[in-house]
Amino acid sequence: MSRLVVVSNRVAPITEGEPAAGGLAVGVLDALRAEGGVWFGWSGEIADGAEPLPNPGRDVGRITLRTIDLSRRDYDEFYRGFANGTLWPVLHYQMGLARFDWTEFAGYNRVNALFACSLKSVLRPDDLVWAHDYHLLGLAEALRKDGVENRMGLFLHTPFPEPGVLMSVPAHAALVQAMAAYDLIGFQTEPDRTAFADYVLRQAGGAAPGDGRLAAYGRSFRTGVYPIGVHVDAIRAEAEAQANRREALRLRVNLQGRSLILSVDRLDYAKGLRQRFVAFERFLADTPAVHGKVIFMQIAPPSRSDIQTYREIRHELEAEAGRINGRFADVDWVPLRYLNRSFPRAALMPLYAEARVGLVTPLRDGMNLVAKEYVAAQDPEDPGVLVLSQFAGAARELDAALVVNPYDEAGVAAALDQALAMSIEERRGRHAAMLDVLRTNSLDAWRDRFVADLRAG
Ligand code: ADQ
Repeated sequence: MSRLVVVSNRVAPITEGEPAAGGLAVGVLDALRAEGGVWFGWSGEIADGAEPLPNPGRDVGRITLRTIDLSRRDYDEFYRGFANGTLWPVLHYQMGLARFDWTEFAGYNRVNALFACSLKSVLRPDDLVWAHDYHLLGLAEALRKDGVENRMGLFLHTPFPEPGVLMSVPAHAALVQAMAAYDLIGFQTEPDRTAFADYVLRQAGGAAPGDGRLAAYGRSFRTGVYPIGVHVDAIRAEAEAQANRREALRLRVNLQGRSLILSVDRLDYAKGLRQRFVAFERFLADTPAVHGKVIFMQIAPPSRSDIQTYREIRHELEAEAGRINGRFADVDWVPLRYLNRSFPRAALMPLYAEARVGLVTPLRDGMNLVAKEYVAAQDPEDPGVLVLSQFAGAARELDAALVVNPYDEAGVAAALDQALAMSIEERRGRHAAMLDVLRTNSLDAWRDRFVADLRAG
Protein backbone atom coordinates (compact mmCIF):
# COMPACT_ATOMS: atom_id res chain seq x y z
CA MET A 1 0.00 0.00 0.00
CA SER A 2 1.16 3.55 -0.71
CA ARG A 3 3.02 5.34 2.08
CA LEU A 4 1.34 8.25 3.88
CA VAL A 5 3.26 11.54 3.97
CA VAL A 6 1.66 14.12 6.23
CA VAL A 7 2.65 17.76 5.79
CA SER A 8 1.74 20.46 8.28
CA ASN A 9 3.19 23.82 9.19
CA ARG A 10 4.61 22.46 12.45
CA VAL A 11 5.61 18.91 13.23
CA ALA A 12 4.34 18.31 16.76
CA PRO A 13 7.09 17.38 19.23
CA ILE A 14 6.33 13.72 19.84
CA THR A 15 7.86 11.21 22.18
CA GLU A 16 7.17 7.52 21.94
CA GLY A 17 4.66 6.29 24.49
CA GLU A 18 3.34 9.75 25.33
CA PRO A 19 -0.01 11.11 24.19
CA ALA A 20 0.01 14.03 21.74
CA ALA A 21 -1.74 17.34 22.35
CA GLY A 22 -4.42 18.77 20.06
CA GLY A 23 -6.69 17.12 17.50
CA LEU A 24 -4.47 17.48 14.48
CA ALA A 25 -1.52 15.90 16.23
CA VAL A 26 -3.57 13.07 17.76
CA GLY A 27 -5.38 12.26 14.50
CA VAL A 28 -2.32 12.43 12.32
CA LEU A 29 -0.19 10.43 14.73
CA ASP A 30 -2.76 7.65 14.90
CA ALA A 31 -2.79 7.42 11.13
CA LEU A 32 0.98 7.34 10.91
CA ARG A 33 1.36 4.89 13.80
CA ALA A 34 -1.11 2.51 12.17
CA GLU A 35 0.43 2.53 8.71
CA GLY A 36 3.89 4.01 9.18
CA GLY A 37 4.92 7.04 7.18
CA VAL A 38 6.51 10.44 7.17
CA TRP A 39 5.55 13.65 8.96
CA PHE A 40 7.03 16.69 7.27
CA GLY A 41 6.98 20.36 8.35
CA TRP A 42 8.72 23.33 9.89
CA SER A 43 11.02 22.51 12.83
CA GLY A 44 9.99 25.65 14.73
CA GLU A 45 13.60 26.86 14.35
CA ILE A 46 14.58 30.11 12.68
CA ALA A 47 17.95 29.77 10.94
CA ASP A 48 19.16 32.29 8.41
CA GLY A 49 20.87 30.91 5.35
CA ALA A 50 18.98 27.63 5.79
CA GLU A 51 19.26 25.13 2.94
CA PRO A 52 16.04 23.99 1.27
CA LEU A 53 16.98 20.46 2.28
CA PRO A 54 15.27 18.75 5.20
CA ASN A 55 17.15 18.27 8.47
CA PRO A 56 18.31 14.70 9.18
CA GLY A 57 15.28 12.47 9.82
CA ARG A 58 14.30 11.20 13.27
CA ASP A 59 12.38 7.94 13.65
CA VAL A 60 9.75 7.56 16.36
CA GLY A 61 8.45 4.01 16.04
CA ARG A 62 7.26 3.60 12.45
CA ILE A 63 7.06 7.36 11.89
CA THR A 64 9.86 9.34 10.31
CA LEU A 65 9.90 13.03 11.22
CA ARG A 66 11.43 15.35 8.64
CA THR A 67 11.70 19.07 9.29
CA ILE A 68 13.05 22.20 7.67
CA ASP A 69 14.08 25.48 9.26
CA LEU A 70 12.78 28.88 8.15
CA SER A 71 14.71 32.11 7.78
CA ARG A 72 13.64 35.19 9.76
CA ARG A 73 12.29 36.74 6.55
CA ASP A 74 10.29 33.57 5.74
CA TYR A 75 8.87 33.51 9.25
CA ASP A 76 7.88 37.17 9.16
CA GLU A 77 6.32 37.17 5.69
CA PHE A 78 4.82 33.67 5.64
CA TYR A 79 3.89 32.82 9.23
CA ARG A 80 3.32 36.14 11.00
CA GLY A 81 2.43 37.87 7.74
CA PHE A 82 0.14 36.30 5.19
CA ALA A 83 -0.82 33.09 7.06
CA ASN A 84 -1.69 34.63 10.43
CA GLY A 85 -2.07 38.34 9.61
CA THR A 86 -4.25 37.91 6.50
CA LEU A 87 -5.61 34.39 6.05
CA TRP A 88 -6.46 33.49 9.65
CA PRO A 89 -8.67 36.57 10.30
CA VAL A 90 -10.39 36.41 6.89
CA LEU A 91 -11.06 32.67 7.14
CA HIS A 92 -12.72 33.47 10.49
CA TYR A 93 -14.79 36.34 9.05
CA GLN A 94 -12.75 38.94 11.00
CA MET A 95 -11.89 41.09 7.97
CA GLY A 96 -11.46 44.19 10.13
CA LEU A 97 -8.46 42.54 11.82
CA ALA A 98 -6.79 41.48 8.57
CA ARG A 99 -4.00 43.26 6.80
CA PHE A 100 -2.71 42.55 3.30
CA ASP A 101 0.68 43.09 1.74
CA TRP A 102 1.78 41.70 -1.65
CA THR A 103 5.32 41.20 -0.30
CA GLU A 104 3.94 38.93 2.43
CA PHE A 105 1.86 37.05 -0.11
CA ALA A 106 5.03 36.52 -2.19
CA GLY A 107 6.71 35.27 1.01
CA TYR A 108 3.81 32.83 1.59
CA ASN A 109 4.26 31.45 -1.93
CA ARG A 110 8.02 31.32 -1.49
CA VAL A 111 7.70 29.20 1.67
CA ASN A 112 5.14 26.90 0.01
CA ALA A 113 7.68 26.45 -2.81
CA LEU A 114 10.43 25.84 -0.22
CA PHE A 115 8.32 23.14 1.45
CA ALA A 116 7.65 21.61 -2.00
CA CYS A 117 11.30 21.59 -3.03
CA SER A 118 12.40 20.08 0.25
CA LEU A 119 9.55 17.56 0.39
CA LYS A 120 10.31 16.40 -3.15
CA SER A 121 13.66 15.09 -1.95
CA VAL A 122 11.95 12.63 0.42
CA LEU A 123 8.94 11.64 -1.73
CA ARG A 124 8.59 8.26 -3.41
CA PRO A 125 6.49 7.99 -6.60
CA ASP A 126 3.46 6.31 -5.02
CA ASP A 127 3.40 8.24 -1.71
CA LEU A 128 0.09 9.82 -0.68
CA VAL A 129 0.60 13.44 0.35
CA TRP A 130 -1.81 14.73 3.02
CA ALA A 131 -1.34 18.46 3.68
CA HIS A 132 -2.98 20.26 6.57
CA ASP A 133 -4.43 23.69 6.96
CA TYR A 134 -4.27 27.24 5.73
CA HIS A 135 -0.48 27.55 5.75
CA LEU A 136 -0.18 25.17 2.83
CA LEU A 137 -2.87 26.19 0.34
CA GLY A 138 -0.15 26.53 -2.33
CA LEU A 139 1.86 23.36 -1.64
CA ALA A 140 0.29 21.11 -4.30
CA GLU A 141 0.64 23.75 -7.00
CA ALA A 142 4.31 24.22 -6.11
CA LEU A 143 4.91 20.45 -6.14
CA ARG A 144 3.19 20.08 -9.51
CA LYS A 145 5.36 22.88 -10.93
CA ASP A 146 8.33 20.77 -9.76
CA GLY A 147 6.94 17.85 -11.76
CA VAL A 148 5.58 15.83 -8.81
CA GLU A 149 2.56 13.77 -9.83
CA ASN A 150 1.65 12.02 -6.57
CA ARG A 151 -1.88 12.06 -5.21
CA MET A 152 -2.25 15.08 -2.93
CA GLY A 153 -4.98 16.01 -0.47
CA LEU A 154 -5.57 19.07 1.70
CA PHE A 155 -7.62 19.17 4.89
CA LEU A 156 -8.59 22.67 5.98
CA HIS A 157 -8.99 22.83 9.77
CA THR A 158 -10.43 26.37 9.69
CA PRO A 159 -13.72 27.57 8.20
CA PHE A 160 -13.81 28.48 4.51
CA PRO A 161 -15.63 31.82 4.18
CA GLU A 162 -18.28 32.82 1.69
CA PRO A 163 -16.90 34.26 -1.57
CA GLY A 164 -17.71 37.89 -0.67
CA VAL A 165 -15.57 37.56 2.48
CA LEU A 166 -12.71 35.65 0.83
CA MET A 167 -12.55 38.29 -1.88
CA SER A 168 -11.45 40.88 0.67
CA VAL A 169 -8.03 39.21 0.21
CA PRO A 170 -6.68 40.85 -2.95
CA ALA A 171 -4.87 37.61 -3.90
CA HIS A 172 -8.05 35.48 -3.68
CA ALA A 173 -7.98 34.32 -7.31
CA ALA A 174 -4.40 33.02 -7.10
CA LEU A 175 -5.14 31.30 -3.80
CA VAL A 176 -8.14 29.33 -4.99
CA GLN A 177 -6.45 28.44 -8.25
CA ALA A 178 -3.52 27.06 -6.23
CA MET A 179 -5.89 24.96 -4.08
CA ALA A 180 -7.28 23.37 -7.23
CA ALA A 181 -3.93 21.62 -7.76
CA TYR A 182 -4.88 19.19 -4.94
CA ASP A 183 -6.77 16.00 -5.87
CA LEU A 184 -8.96 16.17 -2.77
CA ILE A 185 -9.87 19.13 -0.56
CA GLY A 186 -11.53 18.29 2.75
CA PHE A 187 -13.59 20.71 4.86
CA GLN A 188 -14.97 20.51 8.40
CA THR A 189 -18.61 21.23 7.47
CA GLU A 190 -20.90 21.34 4.45
CA PRO A 191 -21.26 25.18 4.58
CA ASP A 192 -17.46 25.45 4.26
CA ARG A 193 -17.43 23.10 1.28
CA THR A 194 -20.35 24.92 -0.33
CA ALA A 195 -18.65 28.31 0.12
CA PHE A 196 -15.57 26.98 -1.67
CA ALA A 197 -17.64 25.42 -4.47
CA ASP A 198 -19.59 28.69 -4.86
CA TYR A 199 -16.35 30.55 -5.43
CA VAL A 200 -15.12 28.01 -7.97
CA LEU A 201 -18.42 28.01 -9.87
CA ARG A 202 -19.22 31.72 -9.81
CA GLN A 203 -15.86 33.47 -9.73
CA ALA A 204 -13.73 31.00 -11.66
CA GLY A 205 -16.32 29.73 -14.17
CA GLY A 206 -15.91 26.16 -12.93
CA ALA A 207 -18.38 23.27 -13.16
CA ALA A 208 -19.71 20.78 -10.62
CA PRO A 209 -20.25 17.42 -12.33
CA GLY A 210 -21.52 15.94 -9.02
CA ASP A 211 -20.33 13.80 -6.12
CA GLY A 212 -18.31 16.71 -4.70
CA ARG A 213 -16.21 16.87 -7.85
CA LEU A 214 -15.29 20.27 -9.32
CA ALA A 215 -13.79 21.09 -12.69
CA ALA A 216 -11.88 24.37 -13.03
CA TYR A 217 -8.51 25.77 -14.03
CA GLY A 218 -8.08 22.88 -16.49
CA ARG A 219 -8.24 20.26 -13.71
CA SER A 220 -10.79 18.04 -12.06
CA PHE A 221 -10.60 17.53 -8.29
CA ARG A 222 -12.77 16.33 -5.42
CA THR A 223 -14.14 18.12 -2.38
CA GLY A 224 -15.65 16.50 0.70
CA VAL A 225 -16.77 17.05 4.29
CA TYR A 226 -14.77 15.34 7.06
CA PRO A 227 -15.69 16.65 10.52
CA ILE A 228 -12.71 16.07 12.84
CA GLY A 229 -13.57 14.15 16.01
CA VAL A 230 -12.11 12.92 19.29
CA HIS A 231 -11.31 9.58 20.92
CA VAL A 232 -14.43 9.43 23.10
CA ASP A 233 -13.50 6.55 25.40
CA ALA A 234 -9.89 7.63 25.86
CA ILE A 235 -11.03 11.09 26.98
CA ARG A 236 -13.47 9.71 29.54
CA ALA A 237 -10.77 7.37 30.84
CA GLU A 238 -8.34 10.31 31.13
CA ALA A 239 -11.00 12.32 32.97
CA GLU A 240 -11.48 9.51 35.52
CA ALA A 241 -7.87 8.40 36.02
CA GLN A 242 -6.77 9.15 39.58
CA ALA A 243 -3.29 10.10 38.40
CA ASN A 244 -4.74 12.98 36.35
CA ARG A 245 -7.09 14.32 38.99
CA ARG A 246 -4.80 16.36 41.26
CA GLU A 247 -5.83 19.78 39.93
CA ALA A 248 -9.46 18.69 39.59
CA LEU A 249 -9.57 17.62 43.26
CA ARG A 250 -7.97 20.86 44.43
CA LEU A 251 -10.54 22.74 42.38
CA ARG A 252 -13.44 20.72 43.77
CA VAL A 253 -12.38 21.40 47.36
CA ASN A 254 -11.98 25.07 46.58
CA LEU A 255 -15.38 25.38 44.84
CA GLN A 256 -17.17 24.42 48.08
CA GLY A 257 -20.26 23.29 46.22
CA ARG A 258 -20.42 26.27 43.87
CA SER A 259 -21.22 25.54 40.21
CA LEU A 260 -18.36 25.81 37.75
CA ILE A 261 -18.68 27.29 34.26
CA LEU A 262 -15.54 26.39 32.29
CA SER A 263 -14.02 27.70 29.05
CA VAL A 264 -10.76 26.48 27.52
CA ASP A 265 -9.27 28.12 24.44
CA ARG A 266 -6.10 29.27 22.84
CA LEU A 267 -6.00 33.01 23.42
CA ASP A 268 -7.33 34.05 20.00
CA TYR A 269 -9.78 36.78 18.98
CA ALA A 270 -11.75 34.25 16.89
CA LYS A 271 -12.61 32.36 20.10
CA GLY A 272 -14.85 35.24 21.25
CA LEU A 273 -13.37 35.59 24.75
CA ARG A 274 -14.14 39.29 25.18
CA GLN A 275 -17.78 38.81 24.12
CA ARG A 276 -17.97 35.82 26.49
CA PHE A 277 -16.65 37.81 29.46
CA VAL A 278 -19.23 40.49 28.77
CA ALA A 279 -22.01 37.89 28.47
CA PHE A 280 -20.97 36.47 31.85
CA GLU A 281 -21.10 39.98 33.29
CA ARG A 282 -24.60 40.34 31.87
CA PHE A 283 -25.57 37.02 33.46
CA LEU A 284 -24.35 38.24 36.87
CA ALA A 285 -26.13 41.56 36.45
CA ASP A 286 -29.41 39.87 35.42
CA THR A 287 -29.30 37.04 37.98
CA PRO A 288 -28.45 38.23 41.51
CA ALA A 289 -29.56 34.84 42.90
CA VAL A 290 -26.36 33.21 41.54
CA HIS A 291 -23.99 35.63 43.25
CA GLY A 292 -21.67 33.67 45.49
CA LYS A 293 -22.88 30.39 43.94
CA VAL A 294 -21.20 30.24 40.55
CA ILE A 295 -17.64 30.59 39.28
CA PHE A 296 -16.57 31.09 35.69
CA MET A 297 -13.06 29.83 34.95
CA GLN A 298 -11.43 30.76 31.67
CA ILE A 299 -8.26 28.85 30.78
CA ALA A 300 -6.51 30.56 27.87
CA PRO A 301 -2.80 30.11 27.22
CA PRO A 302 -1.25 32.85 25.06
CA SER A 303 -0.74 31.95 21.42
CA ARG A 304 0.97 33.77 18.51
CA SER A 305 2.06 36.44 20.97
CA ASP A 306 4.53 37.97 18.51
CA ILE A 307 1.55 39.24 16.48
CA GLN A 308 0.15 42.65 17.47
CA THR A 309 -3.58 41.74 17.39
CA TYR A 310 -2.88 38.85 19.78
CA ARG A 311 -1.05 41.12 22.24
CA GLU A 312 -3.98 43.52 22.11
CA ILE A 313 -6.63 40.88 22.86
CA ARG A 314 -4.54 39.70 25.81
CA HIS A 315 -4.41 43.18 27.34
CA GLU A 316 -8.07 43.72 26.66
CA LEU A 317 -9.04 40.50 28.45
CA GLU A 318 -6.89 41.25 31.47
CA ALA A 319 -8.66 44.60 31.79
CA GLU A 320 -12.12 43.05 31.33
CA ALA A 321 -11.49 40.32 33.92
CA GLY A 322 -10.34 42.93 36.44
CA ARG A 323 -13.31 45.16 35.73
CA ILE A 324 -15.92 42.39 36.06
CA ASN A 325 -14.41 41.06 39.27
CA GLY A 326 -14.15 44.59 40.62
CA ARG A 327 -17.83 45.09 39.95
CA PHE A 328 -19.19 41.84 41.47
CA ALA A 329 -16.62 40.23 43.80
CA ASP A 330 -17.38 39.96 47.51
CA VAL A 331 -15.15 39.29 50.52
CA ASP A 332 -15.57 35.52 50.03
CA TRP A 333 -16.25 35.22 46.30
CA VAL A 334 -14.45 36.16 43.08
CA PRO A 335 -16.72 35.29 40.14
CA LEU A 336 -14.23 35.13 37.25
CA ARG A 337 -10.95 33.23 37.24
CA TYR A 338 -8.77 33.95 34.26
CA LEU A 339 -5.84 31.54 33.89
CA ASN A 340 -3.42 32.69 31.24
CA ARG A 341 -1.62 29.36 31.05
CA SER A 342 -1.63 25.92 29.51
CA PHE A 343 -2.41 22.61 31.24
CA PRO A 344 -1.15 19.17 30.35
CA ARG A 345 -3.89 17.51 28.34
CA ALA A 346 -4.27 14.75 30.93
CA ALA A 347 -5.04 17.32 33.66
CA LEU A 348 -7.50 19.18 31.46
CA MET A 349 -9.93 16.28 30.97
CA PRO A 350 -10.78 15.92 34.71
CA LEU A 351 -11.30 19.70 34.84
CA TYR A 352 -13.91 19.39 32.07
CA ALA A 353 -15.64 16.71 34.14
CA GLU A 354 -15.85 19.05 37.15
CA ALA A 355 -17.68 21.74 35.20
CA ARG A 356 -21.48 22.01 35.37
CA VAL A 357 -21.35 24.09 32.18
CA GLY A 358 -18.90 24.01 29.25
CA LEU A 359 -19.04 27.46 27.67
CA VAL A 360 -17.71 27.37 24.09
CA THR A 361 -18.56 30.53 22.18
CA PRO A 362 -16.16 31.22 19.30
CA LEU A 363 -17.11 33.95 16.82
CA ARG A 364 -16.08 31.40 14.16
CA ASP A 365 -14.33 28.08 14.43
CA GLY A 366 -13.54 25.34 11.94
CA MET A 367 -14.71 22.66 14.37
CA ASN A 368 -13.74 23.35 18.02
CA LEU A 369 -12.43 20.23 19.69
CA VAL A 370 -12.85 21.65 23.18
CA ALA A 371 -16.63 21.34 22.73
CA LYS A 372 -16.26 17.68 21.78
CA GLU A 373 -13.73 16.95 24.53
CA TYR A 374 -16.04 18.55 27.09
CA VAL A 375 -18.92 16.24 26.11
CA ALA A 376 -16.69 13.16 25.99
CA ALA A 377 -15.22 13.88 29.47
CA GLN A 378 -18.61 14.02 31.24
CA ASP A 379 -19.98 11.36 33.59
CA PRO A 380 -22.99 10.04 31.61
CA GLU A 381 -24.95 9.65 34.87
CA ASP A 382 -24.46 13.27 35.90
CA PRO A 383 -23.29 15.20 32.85
CA GLY A 384 -22.70 18.93 32.52
CA VAL A 385 -24.33 21.10 29.87
CA LEU A 386 -22.59 22.36 26.73
CA VAL A 387 -23.37 25.94 25.70
CA LEU A 388 -22.11 26.19 22.13
CA SER A 389 -21.76 28.94 19.53
CA GLN A 390 -23.77 28.48 16.36
CA PHE A 391 -20.61 29.58 14.51
CA ALA A 392 -18.46 26.65 15.66
CA GLY A 393 -18.31 23.82 13.12
CA ALA A 394 -19.17 21.50 16.03
CA ALA A 395 -22.66 23.04 16.25
CA ARG A 396 -23.56 21.24 12.98
CA GLU A 397 -23.24 17.94 14.84
CA LEU A 398 -23.85 18.84 18.49
CA ASP A 399 -27.33 20.27 18.07
CA ALA A 400 -28.36 18.84 21.44
CA ALA A 401 -26.17 21.51 23.07
CA LEU A 402 -27.67 24.87 24.06
CA VAL A 403 -26.76 26.62 20.83
CA VAL A 404 -26.20 30.39 21.14
CA ASN A 405 -25.19 33.40 19.10
CA PRO A 406 -21.90 34.60 20.67
CA TYR A 407 -22.67 38.19 19.69
CA ASP A 408 -25.92 38.10 21.71
CA GLU A 409 -24.93 38.83 25.33
CA ALA A 410 -28.46 38.47 26.63
CA GLY A 411 -28.92 35.17 24.75
CA VAL A 412 -25.71 33.70 26.18
CA ALA A 413 -26.65 34.93 29.67
CA ALA A 414 -30.07 33.27 29.32
CA ALA A 415 -28.44 30.01 28.16
CA LEU A 416 -26.18 30.02 31.26
CA ASP A 417 -29.24 30.41 33.43
CA GLN A 418 -31.02 27.57 31.59
CA ALA A 419 -27.94 25.32 31.80
CA LEU A 420 -27.49 25.80 35.55
CA ALA A 421 -31.18 25.09 36.19
CA MET A 422 -31.46 22.08 33.84
CA SER A 423 -32.94 18.87 35.28
CA ILE A 424 -30.80 15.75 35.43
CA GLU A 425 -33.14 13.96 32.99
CA GLU A 426 -32.72 16.67 30.37
CA ARG A 427 -28.94 16.80 30.92
CA ARG A 428 -28.68 13.03 30.47
CA GLY A 429 -30.84 13.10 27.33
CA ARG A 430 -28.86 15.87 25.66
CA HIS A 431 -25.54 14.30 26.63
CA ALA A 432 -26.51 10.86 25.30
CA ALA A 433 -27.56 12.37 21.96
CA MET A 434 -24.24 14.22 21.64
CA LEU A 435 -22.21 11.18 22.66
CA ASP A 436 -23.87 9.17 19.87
CA VAL A 437 -22.77 11.72 17.31
CA LEU A 438 -19.23 11.78 18.72
CA ARG A 439 -18.98 8.01 18.45
CA THR A 440 -20.17 8.05 14.83
CA ASN A 441 -17.97 10.97 13.72
CA SER A 442 -14.92 9.79 15.66
CA LEU A 443 -11.34 10.80 15.07
CA ASP A 444 -10.74 7.41 13.46
CA ALA A 445 -13.66 7.95 11.07
CA TRP A 446 -12.29 11.39 10.11
CA ARG A 447 -8.87 10.02 9.26
CA ASP A 448 -9.98 6.77 7.63
CA ARG A 449 -12.53 8.47 5.36
CA PHE A 450 -10.09 11.16 4.25
CA VAL A 451 -7.26 8.74 3.53
CA ALA A 452 -9.59 6.28 1.76
CA ASP A 453 -11.02 9.05 -0.46
CA LEU A 454 -7.54 10.34 -1.25
CA ARG A 455 -6.40 6.86 -2.16
CA ALA A 456 -9.49 6.16 -4.25
CA GLY A 457 -9.06 9.36 -6.29
P1 ADQ B 1 -7.65 25.28 17.53
O1 ADQ B 1 -8.04 26.65 17.05
O2 ADQ B 1 -6.40 25.21 18.28
O3 ADQ B 1 -7.64 24.21 16.35
P2 ADQ B 1 -9.59 23.51 19.04
O4 ADQ B 1 -10.31 22.73 18.03
O5 ADQ B 1 -10.44 23.93 20.17
O6 ADQ B 1 -8.91 24.84 18.47
O7 ADQ B 1 -8.40 22.62 19.57
C1 ADQ B 1 -7.63 23.04 20.64
C2 ADQ B 1 -6.91 21.85 21.27
O8 ADQ B 1 -5.93 22.36 22.16
C3 ADQ B 1 -7.85 20.97 22.07
O9 ADQ B 1 -7.51 19.63 21.88
C4 ADQ B 1 -7.63 21.42 23.53
O10 ADQ B 1 -7.73 20.37 24.45
C5 ADQ B 1 -6.20 21.93 23.49
N1 ADQ B 1 -6.11 23.09 24.42
C6 ADQ B 1 -6.76 24.26 24.33
N2 ADQ B 1 -6.45 25.05 25.39
C7 ADQ B 1 -5.61 24.36 26.16
C8 ADQ B 1 -4.92 24.61 27.39
N3 ADQ B 1 -5.10 25.74 28.10
N4 ADQ B 1 -4.10 23.66 27.86
C9 ADQ B 1 -3.94 22.51 27.18
N5 ADQ B 1 -4.56 22.21 26.04
C10 ADQ B 1 -5.37 23.11 25.52
C11 ADQ B 1 -7.80 24.26 14.92
C12 ADQ B 1 -9.08 24.91 14.41
C13 ADQ B 1 -10.30 24.29 15.05
C14 ADQ B 1 -10.29 22.79 14.78
C15 ADQ B 1 -8.94 22.16 15.13
C16 ADQ B 1 -8.86 20.71 14.67
O11 ADQ B 1 -9.05 26.32 14.67
O12 ADQ B 1 -11.50 24.88 14.57
O13 ADQ B 1 -11.30 22.17 15.56
O14 ADQ B 1 -7.87 22.86 14.52
O15 ADQ B 1 -9.21 20.60 13.34
